[in-house]
Order: sequence, then structure tokens, then C-alpha cells
Amino acid sequence: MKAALIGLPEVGKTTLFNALTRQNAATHAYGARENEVHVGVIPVPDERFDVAVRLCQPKKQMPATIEVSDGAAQIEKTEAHPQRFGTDFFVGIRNSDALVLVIQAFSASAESVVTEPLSPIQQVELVTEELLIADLTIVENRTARLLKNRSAKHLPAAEAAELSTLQLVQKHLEALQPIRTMELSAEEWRSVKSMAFVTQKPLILVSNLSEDEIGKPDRAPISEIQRYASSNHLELIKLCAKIDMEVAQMDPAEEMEFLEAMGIKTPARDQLIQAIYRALGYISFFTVGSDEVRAWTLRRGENALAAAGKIHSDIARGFIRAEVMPFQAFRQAGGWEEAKATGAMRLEGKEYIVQDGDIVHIRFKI
Ligand SMILES: Nc1nc2c(ncn2[C@@H]2O[C@H](COP(=O)(O)OP(=O)(O)OP(=O)(O)O)[C@@H](O)[C@H]2O)c(=O)[nH]1
Ligand SMILES: [Mg+2]
Repeated sequence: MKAALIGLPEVGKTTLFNALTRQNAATHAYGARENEVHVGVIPVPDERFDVAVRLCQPKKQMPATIEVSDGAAQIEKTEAHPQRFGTDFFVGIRNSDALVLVIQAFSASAESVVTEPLSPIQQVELVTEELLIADLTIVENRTARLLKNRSAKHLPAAEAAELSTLQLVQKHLEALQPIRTMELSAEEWRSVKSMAFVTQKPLILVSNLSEDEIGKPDRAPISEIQRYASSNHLELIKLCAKIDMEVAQMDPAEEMEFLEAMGIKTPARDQLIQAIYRALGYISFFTVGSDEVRAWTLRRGENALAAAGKIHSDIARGFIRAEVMPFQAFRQAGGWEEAKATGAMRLEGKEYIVQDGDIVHIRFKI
């Protein structure tokens, strides 16, 4: 699973990337290179995973992970459009599963090259518009290709169906609505899947606040994006990337002490990762044992066979039954065997819909 950090120049994307990944990529102030793309893999914080590790004391532990990418904002400054994103800007984000839009809400430093930063809401609107335009361009190009040298009447059935979906998508985009808010049938979604529309991807907003603003009541510009986020059903995380980057560089004990002193229960980093997970509609199931405790990612609504397939295609092929136990029973009894003794383990078939936190063992034969 991949999430891409996007946003205007110098809004703190790389700072946040460092906070998330505990890396040390150069931020703008220290000569970040223009077309540099940073990629990092981060474990998904999950209290249940920690409980499972504590109960099983496994030789190996494998949390679920998210890949995060951060590319410098490539802005083409032309006469007509002083702030259009370059075409390259979208290459890196097309194959990501979710977009995290970083919004500058801190006051820019004196050495910043961005003279007049846009207000938070202006930043959201500008980037959103760019994303809509990018998708619209794809729709128009594809439509033109379908209709090259022939009329809609003479299209083969599959292409005619694609064209009618494209027309729906175009209408939606022209009304300035992102594709993610469309209601299409499974068939229609399939016909446009290969286009990897950017406004179809879940979007999470991050308001990057000044150091002294954390935990304070929202200023007007922040409440404005909060309202925007609520009315568009988007999640908004408020953090200070600079502090989070410093926190990410501390050792765990020091970090705990620091967060406690600041009165912070969940570090912003963890909140953001969890928001990405939620926006993607992902759930976790666990496999546990003395060899390995592992968290696996599944889409909400996927079944036991899909879960088996995550573990190994051979296991899915030889699927017999899934042994399933709710996490709560496992935790309360203090282990798999202990919970099994209380009758908490059930046998389920391929079609069983896996629930968030389920502990799953697949019985299979090859
Ligand atoms: N005060 C303050 N400054 C910040 C914060 N986050 C980032 N900055 C500063 O803003 C400047 C730009 O940060 P970057 O992380 O390089 O921003 P970016 O979005 O990656 O920039 P580009 O890659 O050039 O588009 C740096 O000088 C950071 O130190 C923050 O939360 N508070
Ligand atoms: Mg950067």
C-alpha cells in the first residue's frame, strides 16, 4: 500500500516525510534537489499487534506497513498559469493508493523563497483543481482516441460502454467534483480502472501548524479548512511537522517523555498513518504463534479466501477452512490456546468476511 505526500512548494512535505519515516532527507532549506523523490516504508502503529507480540513472545514480528513517497512539487511557471503543476508531478502519484495533501499553516521563515504563501483554503483549492484538471485531461484524451476516425455508433460494445462511463466521469469533473464521490457500478469502475485517476484516490488533509499552535484553539484559517474537510467528508489532521520530525529522531524513551510533557496521547505521526488506513478502508488481521506474529492488510469486506491469498497463493489454492478468533477473546484469555480452550475459536469457510482484528489460521493442503 502506498501513500504520496503532495502539496505546494515548501509547505513541509519533506519535513513530514522525515517525521513519518524517521529518515533524514534534506528539506528545502538545506538544498533539496528539485526532482528528488523520497520513498520510505513505515510500520502501521497498532496496539493490538503490540498485545499479540507481548502474549506470544515470537522469534519474529512483522507489523503491517505503508510505503510513503515525497516528491518535490514541480511547478511550471508560465505566463498564463503562474502556478500550474508540471506534468511530471503526477507520474509518481498515479500508482499510489492514497494522497496526503500537506497544507502550510505555519508562518513562513524569512529565508523562504515563496514570497506570498496562499491561505490554507486557497492551497487546498489550488491543488484540488490541479488534480481535477489532470483527470479531465485523461478523460478527454481517451475519449478522443476512442472516437478517432469513427462515430460513437460504430464502437464495439466494450468500448461503447467505456465511452458512456467516460462521459459520466467528465460531467462529474466539470462540476468540480472528484471522481471518488461518484457512484458507479462495479462494471463501470472496471472500465476506467486502468486510467488511475488521481481524484479517485482517497485524500487526507494535513494542516502543518506553527510550533506554538499545537493544542491551541483553531485560528480562523484553520477552522475554515476544518469546515471544508467536514463538508467534503475528508479527514484533516493537525500537526507540526517540524516538532514531529524532531520527535521521530528521539529514542523511544525520550519520545515518550517528550510527548507526555506536551500532553500528547497519540503522536501526530501515528494519527496520520491510522487516517490513511481508514481512508483506504483497510482492516488488519493477524497470524500469531511462537515463530511469528504478523499483521496483514485486507480491504474491509474481503473474505477468508482473500486473507489466505495474502499469506500465500498456495495457501489460497489449498484452502480447507479458516480457524478464526476475535481479537478480544485472544486478549482476554491471554493467548491462542487459552482462548481456544474457552471455545472462542470458530471454523469458517472461504466466504467468511474477515473482521478487523481477527486472528486467522488457515487450514490448507497442497
Ligand atoms: N515553522 C515551521 N517550519 C516548518 C514546518 N515544517 C516545515 N517547515 C520549514 O519549511 C521549509 C520547507 O520545508 P520542506 O519540508 O523542505 O518543504 P517541502 O514541501 O518538502 O518543499 P519542496 O520539496 O521544496 O516543495 C523548511 O525550512 C522547513 O524547516 C513547521 O511545522 N513549522
Ligand atoms: Mg521537499
